[in-house]
Amino acid sequence: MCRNTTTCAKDELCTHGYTNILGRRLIAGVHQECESCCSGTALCNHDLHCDPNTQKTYNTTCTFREECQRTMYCTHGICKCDHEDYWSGSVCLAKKPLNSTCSKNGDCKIAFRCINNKCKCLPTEVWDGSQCTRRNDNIHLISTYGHHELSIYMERPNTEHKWGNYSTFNLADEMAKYILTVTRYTGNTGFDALDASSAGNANGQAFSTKDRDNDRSSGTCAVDERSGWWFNSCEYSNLNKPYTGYMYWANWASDISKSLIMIRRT
Ligand SMILES: [Ca+2]
Repeated sequence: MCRNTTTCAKDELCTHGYTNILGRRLIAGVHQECESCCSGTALCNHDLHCDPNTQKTYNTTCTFREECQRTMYCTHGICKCDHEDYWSGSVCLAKKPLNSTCSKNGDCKIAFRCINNKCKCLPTEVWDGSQCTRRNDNIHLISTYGHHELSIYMERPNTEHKWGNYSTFNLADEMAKYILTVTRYTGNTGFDALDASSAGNANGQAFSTKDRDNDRSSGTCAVDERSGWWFNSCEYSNLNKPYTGYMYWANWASDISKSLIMIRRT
């Protein structure tokens, strides 16, 4: 904000003298008049529309965006911030990234909650670099409460689809690095990719991520395959690959575009 007795930049917000008439500088310089979009008593809003009323504050009813103070929008009849922003108390600011200080959930980017005044994932989730994803703990807790079986549905872009079923499914806890246990494959994939008893076998393997190399390869399978999985050295199956890379089930398809991994208590 500058006044017309000081040097003002072009397009800078200014007042006309020491009144509350707002405008923008047409040109830079000293003693330049503000652009006169209003009469002597009205206020200019941020689009330089003239309105006899003071622009409205946060959470005030509105009809048009121009009625709301700068940085806000008129959303469902209320002056609000854009969904990518939060209200700081005076202006709308961009929602905060991971580990920023916050006072409420709405201060943080969509993926996060405000926990102990920090923008974080829920305790049952981990940040994978682009989103909060559920920890394997939940799957461990479910799978160890009684006996569970596993059913996997997979589909290729041409809609060809197959099933792989296992009569036992269990996931160990974090201390045991979420070791996968499956037994007795049935299905129509033509190959038991989870329990193939060789180098790509997932059964009995710990879960690996890009920062936790628990595989049996000299390299880091999770980095090479851009996903977390029960890697051996490295894989006969992978239903966690990025969508653009497609998912994989050995001896059947490496272009699986859809999968459902389901467990149920038996
Ligand atoms: Ca390794």
